[in-house]
Amino acid sequence: MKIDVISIFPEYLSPLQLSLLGKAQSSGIVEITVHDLRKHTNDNHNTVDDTPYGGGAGMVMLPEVWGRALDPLMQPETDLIVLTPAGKRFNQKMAESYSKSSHLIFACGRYEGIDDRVRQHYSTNEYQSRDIRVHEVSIGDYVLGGGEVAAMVMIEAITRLIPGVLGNPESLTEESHNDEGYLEYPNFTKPQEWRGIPVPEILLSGNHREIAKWRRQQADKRAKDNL
Ligand code: 6GU
Repeated sequence: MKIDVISIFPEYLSPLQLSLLGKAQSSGIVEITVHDLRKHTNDNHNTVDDTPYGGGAGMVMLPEVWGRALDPLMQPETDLIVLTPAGKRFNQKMAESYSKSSHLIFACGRYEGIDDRVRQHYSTNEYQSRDIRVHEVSIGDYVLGGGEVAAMVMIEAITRLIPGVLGNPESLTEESHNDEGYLEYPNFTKPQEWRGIPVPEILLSGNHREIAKWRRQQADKRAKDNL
């Protein structure tokens, strides 16, 4: 999978080189390139934004600059992900779907956003017929200063689903058998008693049917408590 990230703070994305993702890149499973949006400006001040038409607070990112950054990155199959708090809420199903894409572009805007014509332009039939799809995505109901951290959250969730990226593929198999896509029961390891708190007896029983039943109950209880 090829991943391009465009940002005015490219250094902000340096954690992508660490840990499992760093290894996935060395082994060639994933290739991540971070691009500096300001390289695509053409004025002395490297301007990337301007005041909104119609008035109001904040600044809006310039469509020409984004167009120049995006055009050369388009491939025969590209999912362009525009990060915005107004987008569709990211979830595990979306992570699974994006993990099957050959090319992702993450467009990190500041929170006031990118001129909407960028989304409109790359959503036209011309691009759709070239298998270029635009998605506006948010990672949750709160406002961040920019899309960079949201892009890192999505890249971590997506890439760990690519075969060969995760150290322990068994946890993926177990996740996919869980219909919510993730594990919600409480976990315990050694020692058998810690600060007076014992590990639940059932987990020491060796009765796998009863253990599975107990874990389902615990997960249901947690899911209810989190509502
Ligand atoms: Cl994708 N961007 C910003 N700026 N804030 C967010 C977000 C994205 N998702 C949740 N909050």
